[in-house]
Amino acid sequence: MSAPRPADPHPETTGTASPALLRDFYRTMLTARLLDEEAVALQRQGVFPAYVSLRGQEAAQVGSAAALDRDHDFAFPTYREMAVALALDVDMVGYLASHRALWHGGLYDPMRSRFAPINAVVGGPVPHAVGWALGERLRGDPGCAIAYFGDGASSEGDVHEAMNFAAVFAAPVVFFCQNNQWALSVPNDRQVAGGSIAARAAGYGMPGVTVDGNDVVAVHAAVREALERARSGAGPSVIEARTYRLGPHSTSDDPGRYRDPDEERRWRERDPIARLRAVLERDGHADTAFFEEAEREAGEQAIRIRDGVSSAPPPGGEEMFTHVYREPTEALRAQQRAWREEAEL
Ligand SMILES: Cc1ncc(C[n+]2csc(CCOP(=O)(O)OP(=O)(O)O)c2C)c(N)n1
Ligand SMILES: [Mg+2]
Repeated sequence: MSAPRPADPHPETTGTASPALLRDFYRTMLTARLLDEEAVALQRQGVFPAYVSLRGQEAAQVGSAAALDRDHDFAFPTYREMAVALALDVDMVGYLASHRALWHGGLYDPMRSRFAPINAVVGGPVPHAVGWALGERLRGDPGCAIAYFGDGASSEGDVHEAMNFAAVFAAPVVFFCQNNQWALSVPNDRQVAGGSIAARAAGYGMPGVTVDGNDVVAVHAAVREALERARSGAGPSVIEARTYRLGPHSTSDDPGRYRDPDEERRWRERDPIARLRAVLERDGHADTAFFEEAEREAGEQAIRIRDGVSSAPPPGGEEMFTHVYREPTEALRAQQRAWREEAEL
């Protein structure tokens, strides 16, 4: 496995970031890419029932996560935010354990990592983020929430209600849409009336911007600005990061049935990792030794996590009854007793 090299690197980036930050972005994005490949392989080997690849969205995810204040802010992910988890230093064996269906919502600690449980309900993380953000504001705490959602999710009622509510109460939230052009097999033009998710922000009286989602520097700058605004009490904003889902929707999907391979090829040429590499090389911020070392480290980390998740012991079956409700109901206790009796037979 090696880092992608583009036919046409599109090396321009908007905004500036320090060379050290650019190199950090590169390392994290590359690790996410290689770990993603390992995860797809684990599904093919039958270790994961299913997996949802983020290939192509590394810049949008790493750039947005890196803008968060890790002590105070909180990320509310969908099912496709593995690179956000990685950038926030989530325990990645615990994160991927959810794809092995070992436990509900992941075996990592959301409070420590400031990364909420994986949410497979389309649009679901968005009202959660608003509720959490409003709680911060009512307590007088400085945290901001970032709500991850897709172009498909943008047509869910939950997302509109959450945006309106957040704007009315000036909740410190960044609505971060990764417009990867597809909602499973449904393209943008069958999903997003008017063609712009950012433009919807105006209807809720908040700023909305579109950024090149394959430009990690542009994404980072846009999210940082939206977080500053939210933290200052000026309320929420919408960022639409235009990117592309390079792979299938999930390991169960075959995009060859519904999209043009030429479209995929055009986006592969704008690969965010290759593009960042071109910037680093152009500006003399990294040499061959750096890229070799980054690749070696990323590969080793991906393999360590892969081996960790494949050999993780399943938690005790009884844990399926915990955390369903804060206080378990009598019915749930009865089910737990019945399960224990059967398991002990
Ligand atoms: C409420 C709800 N409706 C439908 C689904 C089935 N579903 C899973 S993913 C998906 C498409 C989502 O597309 P998008 O929001 O663009 O996110 P992406 O998968 O592209 O990251 C759908 C319809 C679901 N999980 N939840
Ligand atoms: Mg999508």
